[in-house]
Amino acid sequence: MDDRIERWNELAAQLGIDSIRSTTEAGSGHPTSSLSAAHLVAVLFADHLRTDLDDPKSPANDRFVLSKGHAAPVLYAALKAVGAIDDATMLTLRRFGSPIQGHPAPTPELPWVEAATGSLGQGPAIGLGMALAMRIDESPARVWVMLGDSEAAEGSVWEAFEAAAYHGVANLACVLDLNRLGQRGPTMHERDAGAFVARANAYGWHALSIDGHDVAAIDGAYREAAEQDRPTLIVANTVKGHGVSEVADKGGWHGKALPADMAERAIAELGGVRSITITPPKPEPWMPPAPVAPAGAAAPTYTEAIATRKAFGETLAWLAGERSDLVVLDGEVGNSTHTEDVEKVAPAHFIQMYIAEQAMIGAQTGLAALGKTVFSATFGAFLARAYDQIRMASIGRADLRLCGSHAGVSIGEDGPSQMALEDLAALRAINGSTVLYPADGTSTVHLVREMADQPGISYLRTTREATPVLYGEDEAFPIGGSKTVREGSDATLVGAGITLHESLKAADRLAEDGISARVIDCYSVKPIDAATLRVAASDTGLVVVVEDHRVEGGLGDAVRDALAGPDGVAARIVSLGVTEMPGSGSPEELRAWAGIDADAIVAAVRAARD
Ligand SMILES: Cc1ncc(C[n+]2csc(CCOP(=O)(O)OP(=O)(O)O)c2C)c(N)n1
Repeated sequence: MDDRIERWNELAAQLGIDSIRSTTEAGSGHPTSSLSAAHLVAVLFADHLRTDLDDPKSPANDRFVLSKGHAAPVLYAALKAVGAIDDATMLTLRRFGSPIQGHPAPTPELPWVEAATGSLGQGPAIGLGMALAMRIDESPARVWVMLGDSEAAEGSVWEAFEAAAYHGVANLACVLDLNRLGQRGPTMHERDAGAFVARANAYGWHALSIDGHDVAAIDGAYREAAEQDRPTLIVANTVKGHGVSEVADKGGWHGKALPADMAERAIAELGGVRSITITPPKPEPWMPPAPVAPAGAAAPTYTEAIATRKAFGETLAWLAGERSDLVVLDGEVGNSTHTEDVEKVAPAHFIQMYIAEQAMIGAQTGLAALGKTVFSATFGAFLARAYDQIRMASIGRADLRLCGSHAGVSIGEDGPSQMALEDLAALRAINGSTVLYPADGTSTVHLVREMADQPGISYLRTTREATPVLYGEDEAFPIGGSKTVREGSDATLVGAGITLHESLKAADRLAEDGISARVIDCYSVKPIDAATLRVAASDTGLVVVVEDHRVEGGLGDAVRDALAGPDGVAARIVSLGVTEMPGSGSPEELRAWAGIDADAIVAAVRAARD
């Protein structure tokens, strides 16, 4: 035991020293946040994180999520100690082009990092998703998440704690680095470890507090966590800047690299540069279950009017029989989004996350990191609750399939708190995202199938009310495409979802006046079918875009972007969308009020032609 204690302490000193070296070299970063966690990380990587170094993505590996992502230097130091990166690479911390970024982000060069962190409070939900993925596959692997104490003020931490206890994931442990200090000063609870133990217990976790610099105590706590039948919180009492007397437990040193002379003294105090290498324990030999053969059932087809939200649920229920990697998450609105259709026929593919959207998207990110094809759904408006998780997932190159139901004023009587009116803008703004908006049951089936294989963040916007079927089952709906549902030469009407149906009604009325309107179904809002839109704009000279969404950043702006630029087309563009604050009413009343119904479209075309 004495040998091991010395080895762990030596390794912890190295992790602290390397964190100082890399941050001082970079001229910025978080050495003091790394030093408080050095013993915790040393014992974990040396003896508890079961990892096959030759196969970083092995499903048998344990996973580590550094929720307090700003302590990235200590993670990179640990990756150096296990031989995953070399010293020179570690010293490129924060340099332009280096995979060793200021906060952890998965890159092809860094397969050991599987989720982006740094926006605090997100690690526990990501860890929960990983733990759920392991449980689905009956894997013996475990997940370890490291949290900061100031970070633990985030509500998303406690959403995840409650969900983890509810789902009974015994393979999840969080280590809370209780170093008393946050960014600008002391935390709310300072040294009160009991506050965190009590609240973890209240959520149904096993919890204990230890001296976070006592390696034997850390080892004991990690063993204890592995033996529980529930998730475990280890509250580790630590010192920010531990081992460096000039900064230890002092305010004013968060996120500051030590100047070269201080770094030299600090490294000497910690016992000098060393190059210990460690081999983490190997995971138990284990293979994931072979994929279940697809049922080979036919996808749903529609001839009668159906709400796209219902077609979404039915398509997922079918997909569950075809893909054993499918997982569907619900934010306790499954009877509205229709994910309940999956729960009914394929409960093993369904996870209820209750009204905790941040936990839902975080867990989705963790499930996706472990190879699951994951859809999550709630009202489009409520995805805004988890916008930061979606943003972070895009940094982490995660494949998230999102569905937002109850689009626009067309939801009617429930009023504006339930209406998704900013979702297209928000999801379009995500790097590399795909934004889809089907108008009928058939296109919904096709687009959900496309989404299942689409990398990155994809979003499907569905409609509450039933809409007539426009397309035959054999039509294709490639992402980036559109459908010209009516030919015409005097004006182009561009709609998507519910407004496509209003556009078709408007085209009928315009035809009575001798005005020939082309109608385009822009079911792929991003990427948008710029080529078709440009031809239509140049053929007709007038483009009226109509959307059940705020005018800012939605379909109208997407069409404008497509028509602008060096290959732009000169045409008159009119955007019809929601510009004021709606209230309650019937869908028809509200569309008329917003100026996005057939009457408004007809009036807009006439006015533009006068
Ligand atoms: C959501 C969010 N808010 C604010 C920040 C800025 N920030 C970075 S580190 C930090 C303090 C974190 O303190 P703590 O969790 O105690 O970690 P420590 O560095 O003390 O280990 C803050 C406020 C952030 N990264 N994310």
